[in-house]
Amino acid sequence: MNYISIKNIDNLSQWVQDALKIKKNPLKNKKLGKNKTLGMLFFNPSLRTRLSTQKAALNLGMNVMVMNFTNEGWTLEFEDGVIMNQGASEHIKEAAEVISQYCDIIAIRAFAGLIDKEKDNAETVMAGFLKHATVPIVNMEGATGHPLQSLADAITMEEHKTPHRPKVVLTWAPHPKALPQAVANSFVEMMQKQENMDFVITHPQGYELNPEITKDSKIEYDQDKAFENADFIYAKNWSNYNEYGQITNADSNWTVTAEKMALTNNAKFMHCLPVRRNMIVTDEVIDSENSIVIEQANNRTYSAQLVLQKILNNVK
Ligand code: SN0
Repeated sequence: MNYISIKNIDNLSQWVQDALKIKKNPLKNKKLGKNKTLGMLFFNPSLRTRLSTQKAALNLGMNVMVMNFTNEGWTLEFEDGVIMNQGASEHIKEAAEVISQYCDIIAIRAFAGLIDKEKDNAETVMAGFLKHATVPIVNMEGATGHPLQSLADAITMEEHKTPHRPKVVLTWAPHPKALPQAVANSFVEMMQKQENMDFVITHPQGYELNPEITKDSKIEYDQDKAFENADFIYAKNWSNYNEYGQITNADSNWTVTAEKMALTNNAKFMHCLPVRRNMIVTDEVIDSENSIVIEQANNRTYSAQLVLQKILNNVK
């Protein structure tokens, strides 16, 4: 079993209930991972993913090894059949198989490069490991998805669920750097599995996500209208998918402010973090009682622990 995408979740509400059970008693399965090793490979920076996934593994009694490819590992070649006379020192064929000798599960972070859309959509790094590793793979944010985050988001929404059918809004907000679409993509896929929630995506014209992912999810270009009666506001920046990887809008009118939140049904504010304060969201909103960003981050542990637990139960 691998955990690569929200598509790997066969029954979202069951997974959320199972994760909430883990949260009540995180050390219950302390023996499950004994003498098993999780290898965590980072091709990009991380705070929450690194610590929460490591914490989850420790709660299961696993050993953990962390490797940063940003400045410590050999640069890897992912293309088959090339003459390796350029910068890359080692081919994924050897690297993935070698790492598999030391690990029972491999978790990988490899962001979108945001230059070559086709290459990003092909998930070169994740696909290379899936092909050449001989152990299960966990996605810690690939080029097109961040399924551990969205599972944590589902857990957090369940904890704050309203008595009525909630309205959930994913809103784009401005950011000084070009960011991947991964978090937004997985959030959309997760929301499409929610049977008892209404879902609206709001972003400037031209900022449409991959239509193969958003499918028939509702898009409302008027942010104020989208916010009306919302119970959850999930803010996230992503760079332009059509004009791939470009920043074509930096309109501060899209920042989530107290005035915008006043249009909602006393909505909870959500963000995956790290967040640019007073770009994505004002201090006033993120520091308010309605902000549940810290609980989202806390739930990253239980989302990762559920996934690791499922894999460990599967490999035994
Ligand atoms: C990443 C992203 O995919 O948007 C990771 C989010 C979990 N975010 C960033 O790279 C933010 C970088 C910054 O400088 O704000």
